[in-house]
Amino acid sequence: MVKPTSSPTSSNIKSYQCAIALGSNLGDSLAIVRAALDYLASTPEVEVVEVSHWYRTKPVTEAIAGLYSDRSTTEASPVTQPDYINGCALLRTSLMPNRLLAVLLATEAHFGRERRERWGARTLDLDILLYENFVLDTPNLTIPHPRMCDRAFVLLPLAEIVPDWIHPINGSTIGKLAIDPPDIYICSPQKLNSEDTLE
Ligand code: A4P
Ligand code: MG
Repeated sequence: MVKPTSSPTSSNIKSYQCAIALGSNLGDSLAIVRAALDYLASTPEVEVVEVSHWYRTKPVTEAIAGLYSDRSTTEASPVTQPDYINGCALLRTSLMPNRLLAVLLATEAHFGRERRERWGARTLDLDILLYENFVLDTPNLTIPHPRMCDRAFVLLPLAEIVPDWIHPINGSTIGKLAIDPPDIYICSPQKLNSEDTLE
C-alpha cells in the first residue's frame, strides 16, 4: 500500500517518494541528463530531492543481455551504440504513477527522444524504478521497473541515494542488490566526477 507523506513545500497535498533512472547515449548526454532534471524540477508537482553521480556505461543490448540471462533474444546484432550516461534521482511528487509517467514521456519528447527499436540509442530515457512500496503491472506501466535488479547502470547510482529502500517484490535492499549486479562486467560503470565533461 502506498503511504502518503507530507510534502515539505505544501503540507495539504499528499506527496510520494519515487526513484527514477536517467539514461542518454545520443547528443551531449551529460548536458541532456542534467537539463532533464532541471526540466522535471520545474514541474509544479515534482520535487527533485537527491541526484546520484553520473556514470559512463557500455551499452547493454538485447544480444548482449542474452549472454548473461536466459531471456530470449531477438537477432544478434553487433554493438554499434555509443556509451551511455546513466544516473538516478529521488523525487517527491503528488502525481500518481500514470500521471508521473506522462510527465516523464513528455520530458523525453522535449529532449528529442525518438523510438525506433527496443533498447535503441536515445537522447533521453526516463524510467520509474520505485514508487513508495507500490507494485503495479499494467500494459503501460510496471513498477518496480522489471529489469532494474539486473542492471549495474541502475543499481550503482540508485544505491548512492536510497541504499536502504527495500525492493517490494524481492525484499532486498537496494544497497544489497548493488553489490554484484549481473551485468557489471558488460556495462563497466565508470563514476564521473562532478566537474567531468565528456570531451
Ligand atoms: N513502461 C512500463 N513500465 C515503465 C516504467 N517503470 N518506467 C512503458 C518507464 N516506462 C515504463 O519505454 C517503452 C514503454 O515502457 C513506455 O512508453 C512506458 O509505457 P521505452 O523507454 O521506449 O523503452 P526502452 O527504454 O527502449 O525499453 P525498455 O525495455 O524499457 O528498456 P530499458 O529497460 O529502459 O533499457 N545500456 C546502458 N549502458 N544504459 C542504459 O541506460 N538502457 C537500455 C534500455 C538498454 N541498455 C542500456 C540502457
Ligand atoms: Mg525507458
